Amino acid sequence: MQARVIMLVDFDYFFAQCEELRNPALKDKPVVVGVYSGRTEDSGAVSTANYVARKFGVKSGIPLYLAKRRLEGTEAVFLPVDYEFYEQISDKIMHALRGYADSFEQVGIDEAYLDVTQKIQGSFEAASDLAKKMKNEVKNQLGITFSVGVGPNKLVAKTAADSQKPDGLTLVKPEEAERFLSPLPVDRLVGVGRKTAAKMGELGIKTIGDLARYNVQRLMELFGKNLGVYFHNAANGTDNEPVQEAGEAESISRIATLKVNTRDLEVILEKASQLSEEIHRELAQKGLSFKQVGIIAILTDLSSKSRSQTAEKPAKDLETIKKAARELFEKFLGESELEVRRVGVRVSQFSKEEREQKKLTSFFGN
Ligand code: DCP
Ligand code: CA
Ligand code: CA
Repeated sequence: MQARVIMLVDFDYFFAQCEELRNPALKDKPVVVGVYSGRTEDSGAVSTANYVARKFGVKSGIPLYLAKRRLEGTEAVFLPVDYEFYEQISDKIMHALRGYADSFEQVGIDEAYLDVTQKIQGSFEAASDLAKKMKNEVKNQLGITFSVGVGPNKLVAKTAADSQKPDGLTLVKPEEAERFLSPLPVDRLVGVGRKTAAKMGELGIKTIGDLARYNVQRLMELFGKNLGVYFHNAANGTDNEPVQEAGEAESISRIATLKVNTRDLEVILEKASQLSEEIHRELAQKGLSFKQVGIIAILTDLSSKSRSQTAEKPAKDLETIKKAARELFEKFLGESELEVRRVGVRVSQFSKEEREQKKLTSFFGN
């Protein structure tokens, strides 16, 4: 079997970088994006911070009041999380990256694995060029930087990506994997959390190399058979997990709250159109056609109603979604008396088309 070439792409300080993208004046200032719990003005936690803020010791997970204190006297900007905006940007980047891979697996909002073995015919030199090309395209066209790790499997690729941020590119060839992993602290291994690391520390296991050399039988006794074997293999740089497209969704839906409760069809349809557009974007990206369109209405008594219609033939265009939503809402309002509080649109019964490998240029040309 040909050796695999796997990449892990991880977007840099992602939520904060998205904020810089829409407001470039932020770039030189400390930027903190946080979830405000709302109890007091400063209660809540930091989601992420840009690298300017990180110099002051501000990072994901710390309380906002602490971040404020550490950034006192600076021009720091604090912003609430705008998940929808970050997701839109993430979708565009993911779409662009997908075209570079033989197989593609998105992991969360800011990471993806790419198996590029065929694309670059197994050559690590070519992988480096490909990674640079990806970085340039996404930076130039979408304005976002990310870090890439390249390795013989997912585990090494991920660890490599983590080792150089931001805007990093780290290559670890198969024959270098052991030497690369060995000196790293054991908690850098995927799956070794704080508690496990502490337990390993007591056993004298400080580095990944220590773990690699530790008796596997003993590891199985200490951590259970599965985990013990995993730790042993992982520490030795062995990982056979394939890069796999996440299981395709059964349906795609969007739901939103109206500004005011209403029975006005046009107001409802305006929101439904926005939702349809978002759904359509996702469909196009995934190369899916649908047969069923549904609507969801959550009424003032908080009851949830849904209606749907199914077509004979699959469709993939925006107009079909909008038209069906219009008909369904029209009919629904005729049957119900309460005002509508939230509206949703859903498409389902997918069939997948031949997804032509769209070139990056054609995508960015939109
Ligand atoms: N995130 C969060 N709360 C956390 C950790 C992360 O809300 N405790 C969010 C905000 C991040 C995003 O997830 O932008 C991605 O997480 P990463 O761990 O990849 O961190 P960043 O992308 O922010 O920074 P880095 O440059 O280190 O990758
Ligand atoms: Ca990440
Ligand atoms: Ca990241």
